[in-house]
Amino acid sequence: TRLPMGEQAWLLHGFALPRMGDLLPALDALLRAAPLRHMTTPGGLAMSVATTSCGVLGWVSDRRGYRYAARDPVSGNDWPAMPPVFAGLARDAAAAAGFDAFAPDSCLINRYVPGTRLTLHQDRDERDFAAPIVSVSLGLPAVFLFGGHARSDKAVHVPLAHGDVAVWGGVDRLRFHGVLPVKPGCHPVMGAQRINLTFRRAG
Ligand code: MD3
Ligand code: FE
Repeated sequence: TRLPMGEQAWLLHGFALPRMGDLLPALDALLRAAPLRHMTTPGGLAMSVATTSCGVLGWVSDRRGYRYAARDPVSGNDWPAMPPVFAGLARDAAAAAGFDAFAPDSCLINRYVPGTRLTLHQDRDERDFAAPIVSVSLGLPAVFLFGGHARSDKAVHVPLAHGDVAVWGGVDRLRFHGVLPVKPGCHPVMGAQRINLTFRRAG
């Protein structure tokens, strides 16, 4: 089913489920090539969400700030290439939400263990806000907070389950958003974690 969250924001419930057989082995290989790590915020704290990336550009954070970079700062190598099953899923989900020909150059992989949350923020590190953002939820369920254009705007709570795909673009692209603390549990496929894939046109 295709549920509207905003004028140009859609939840595609279970959209990734038919592709799990290819998606999860590709994710495993990526996590071996560029392991998840807790990046440092500009304020000097370790992020509670563990992150890594694939694609031409990866999202990085350190004392100097947030940005996209061509190389993994841990290995010094280019980020792993985006697997075709990732790019195809993002493109097809974007098309199902009305965004044609989405060609992401970056996929951020976020891991939440129980108790981990993501506070309300906007995604403004990308060069071009015309492209949508596609997000794929894996593992433990979570409650996504979909806010407005001011931090103080009331946020709608959207439950996200394994295999759900969400697409945001256009007038909804700069909305504040976040994730409530993930509840303890063990997912039959993914174990005691939630992994989110976020596809962007960053460069
Ligand atoms: C809604 N990640 O990495 S993905 C992030 O579940 C991030 O890991 C969350 O927010 C996660 O920055 C949510 C989805 C997302 C990304 C960008 C958005 C939702 C958005 C931009 C506008 C509105
Ligand atoms: Fe975000």
